[in-house]
Amino acid sequence: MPTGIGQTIRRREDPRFLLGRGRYVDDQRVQDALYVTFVRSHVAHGRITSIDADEARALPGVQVFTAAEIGLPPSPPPPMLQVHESMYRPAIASGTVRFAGEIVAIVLAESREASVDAAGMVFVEYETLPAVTNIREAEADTVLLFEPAESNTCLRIPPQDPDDGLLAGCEVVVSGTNESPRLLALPIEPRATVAEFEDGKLTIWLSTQTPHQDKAVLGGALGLEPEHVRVIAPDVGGGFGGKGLDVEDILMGWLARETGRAVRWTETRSEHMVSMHHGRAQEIDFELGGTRDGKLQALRLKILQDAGAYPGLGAFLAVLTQMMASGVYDIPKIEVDITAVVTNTTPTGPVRGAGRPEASQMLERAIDTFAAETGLDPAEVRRRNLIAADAFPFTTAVGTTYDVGDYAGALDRALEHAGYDELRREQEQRRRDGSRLLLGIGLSVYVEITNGISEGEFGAVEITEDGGAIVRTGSFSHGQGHETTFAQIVAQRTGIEVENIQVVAGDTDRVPRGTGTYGSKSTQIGGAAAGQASEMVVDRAKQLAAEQLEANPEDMVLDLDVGRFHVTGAPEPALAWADLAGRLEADGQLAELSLETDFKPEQPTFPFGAHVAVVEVDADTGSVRLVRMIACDDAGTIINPMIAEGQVHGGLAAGIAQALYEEVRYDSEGTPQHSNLVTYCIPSAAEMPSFERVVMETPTPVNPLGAKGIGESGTIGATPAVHNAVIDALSHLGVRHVGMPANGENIWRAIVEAGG
Ligand code: MCN
Repeated sequence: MPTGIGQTIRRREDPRFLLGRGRYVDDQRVQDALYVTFVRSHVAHGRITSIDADEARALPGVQVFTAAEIGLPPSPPPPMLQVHESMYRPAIASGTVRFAGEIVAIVLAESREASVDAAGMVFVEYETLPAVTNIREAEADTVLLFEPAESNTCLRIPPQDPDDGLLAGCEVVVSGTNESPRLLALPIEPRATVAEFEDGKLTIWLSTQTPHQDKAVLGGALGLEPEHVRVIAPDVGGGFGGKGLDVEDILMGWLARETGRAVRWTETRSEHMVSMHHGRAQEIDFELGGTRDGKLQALRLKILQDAGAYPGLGAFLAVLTQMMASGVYDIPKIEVDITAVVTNTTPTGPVRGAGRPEASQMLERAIDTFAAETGLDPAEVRRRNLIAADAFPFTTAVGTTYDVGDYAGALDRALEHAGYDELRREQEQRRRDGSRLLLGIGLSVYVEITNGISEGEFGAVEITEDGGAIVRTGSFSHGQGHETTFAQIVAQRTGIEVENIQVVAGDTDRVPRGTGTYGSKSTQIGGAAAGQASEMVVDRAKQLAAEQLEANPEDMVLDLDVGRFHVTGAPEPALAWADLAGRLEADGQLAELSLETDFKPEQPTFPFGAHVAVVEVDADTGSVRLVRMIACDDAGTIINPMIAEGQVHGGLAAGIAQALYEEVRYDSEGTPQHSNLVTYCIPSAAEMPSFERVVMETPTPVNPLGAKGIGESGTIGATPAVHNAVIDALSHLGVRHVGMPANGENIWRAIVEAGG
C-alpha cells in the first residue's frame, strides 16, 4: 500500500533544504543584471523638500529614479476598504513620507556594492511633520495624516443594533484592555526579487506565498496582459503570512521594463524589519458579563486596529477578529465596534494567525478576569460556557457558523495530560512556603477560522509515461511540506507510490491558476482539489484499462495496494499504471489521463484546541521561564502526523514568542527602536520547553478529506495560555493584568504596581 493519508513519512523536500540545495530567489542567475538599492526615509512623517542625486548619478554605471521619473499611480487598498483617494499607497513616496522605511529613491548599479555605495550619495532633505504612532491618538484625529481626508479612520464598522443595556442584567461584569503588540513575521529568508523583461514579457522571481495573485496585481499595476507576466516562486525560506506582492516588486517590474536590463534586489535584515508589513498591532477594550455562578451572558468589544501608514489588509484583519469574537463559548449577546486607523508606522498586514490570535488573546484574558472576579476556577468557567459537541453546526452571536467541534473534549484531554489538579496543589504549596519561584498555570481553549473567505483552489493530475503522476496545484508551499502531503493525498487515491508523484507549484506558466497559501487553507482546498483530480483520473483510467483488457468498464477495479487495474474478482489479467500509461502513450491517448478541477467548499473550517502553559516567575526580578507547554490541537483528519506536529511546534514557538518576547516599538517621533535581531527579541529552541502534544482528530464535513488547517493553530492557542499563566502566577499578589509581551520588565512593573 503506498503511503497515504494519516501516515508519517519524512518530508521529501527536506534533503534539499538540509543539504543546502534549496534554490531561492537570490540563487537565480540572470544575464547582465543591475543591482537595486532602495533609498528609504529615516523620517516617519515629513515633506520631501529636496532629493539631490547628482553625485550618485555621476558615478559610472549608476542610474537613479525618484517618483518624478517613475509616475506609477498610487494603488487603492483591497476593495473591502473604501478610503479617501489621498490614502492610496504610492509605490514610491512623492512629496510626503509617512513611515520610516518608505522608499524615496531607487539606485541601480552594476554590482550590489556599487549600488549600496551610490545609494549613500543620494541626499534627501525633509521638513518633518508631527508623527502619530499611537492608535488612540490617531483615532482622536488631533493630527490629520491625510488631509484633505477628514479623519485618520480608514475602516469603521459600528455595531448594527447598539444596545446600551447589553450588560445590564449581568451579576458580574469585568472589563479590561488587551493589547496585541505589533510584531514581525520575520522569515529567515528576507524578501528578494529578480525581474527581466524580454520580448514584451515580464518574468519575475518572487519570494512569495501567492504567485498567481501577484501575477494579476503586477499585470494591473504595469498595464500588462496576463500572458505577458510570468511569476516564478522558487523555494521560499518562510513567509509566516508576511510574503506577497509588495511595492518593491512592482517597482522591480517597472525597472526591468524601463532599463531593458534584468534587475535584482535582496533586502537586508534591517531593511526587512522596517519595510515588510508588520502584524497584530491591535487593542481591544472588553466588557464581559455573566452570572455569579459563571454563566456568560454578554460581551462588548471595541476593537482598535493600527493599519500603519497606508490602509491595506492590516485594517481588514480586525473583521476576522470580530468573526471569531465568541470563540469556543456560547455567549448569547455580543456587540462589536471596529475602528482601524492610519499612523506613521510601517503598514500592517497578516502575520501567522492574522486577526484570529487577537480574538483568542482577548477572550481568554477576559475569561480569566471573569474567573478571578467570581472566585471560580478558570477551567470551570470555561467548561460552563463551551459550545456543546452536539450543537454543530453552530452559529455564534456574531453570525459565524462553525462546522464541527468538541471543545470540552479538547479541554479535558489537555487538562488531564497536564495533571491540572496536581499543578494547582503545587502552586498552593509554593505560595504557602513563600517560594520565590511562583508557579503559574494558564489555559486557553480556542477555535479559529481557516480558509476564512471560502476560497476555492485549482488541482490537476497527469499520469506520466512511466506510470507516475504530476500534480499541479495553485497552492504554494513556503515551508509547510506540500511536496510530501499533496503526494500522499494522490497516492491514497491512485495507488501510485509517493516517490513517483511530482508536485508542481509556484510557476504561473506551469500551473494555470491558483490562490496561493495563507489562512491555513492549502490542504482543505488545494489538497482536496488534488484528491478530486486524482479520482477523476482513476475513473478515466478504469475506462481506458477496460478497453485495453476488453472488459466491461463497470467491472474494472483499481487495486490501491499495488496500483493495478483488473476485473472484479479476477486479479489477472491486470494492468499496472506503467503498463496502462505505456499502452496509451503508444496509442497517442495518454493525454486523456491528464485532468484538472477546481475545488470550492461551501464554507470555511474551524480548527480548535486547548493549551495549558506552566510558567515559573521570579517574584524578585520578574523574570519568567516557560516550564511546560501542553497542546491539544484538532485539525480534523491529519494527512501526515509528523508534518502536522511540526506545524504545531512552529506555531507554538511563534505564539509563545508573542506572549513573552516580541514587540516592535517606536519612539514618539516614529523612529523604530529595532533594526536587527540583537535589538528585536525572538526566542530560539533553547528558550522553549519540550512541547507536550495531545492528539485529537474530529473530521470536518466541509471537504472530502475531512481536513481543517493546522498551520496557525499553535500560534492562536499558545499566546493566551502563556499570558494567562504569567498573570496566574501573580494573581495572589493582586495582579490582574500584565502587558504583552509579559517579559521581565512588564512583570516587574505589574508586581510593583500591585504593591508587591
Ligand atoms: N496538514 C496535515 N493535516 C491537516 C492539515 C494540514 O497533514 N489536517 C499538513 C499539510 O498538508 C501541510 C501542512 O500541514 O503540509 C500545513 O497545512 P495547512 O494547515 O493546510 O496550511 P497551509 O499549507 O495553507 O500553510 C499556511 C500556514 C500559514 S497561514 C502560515 S502563516 C504558516 C504556516 O502555515 N507559515 C509557515 N506554517 C508555516 N510553516 C513554515 N515552515 N513556514 C512558514 O512560513
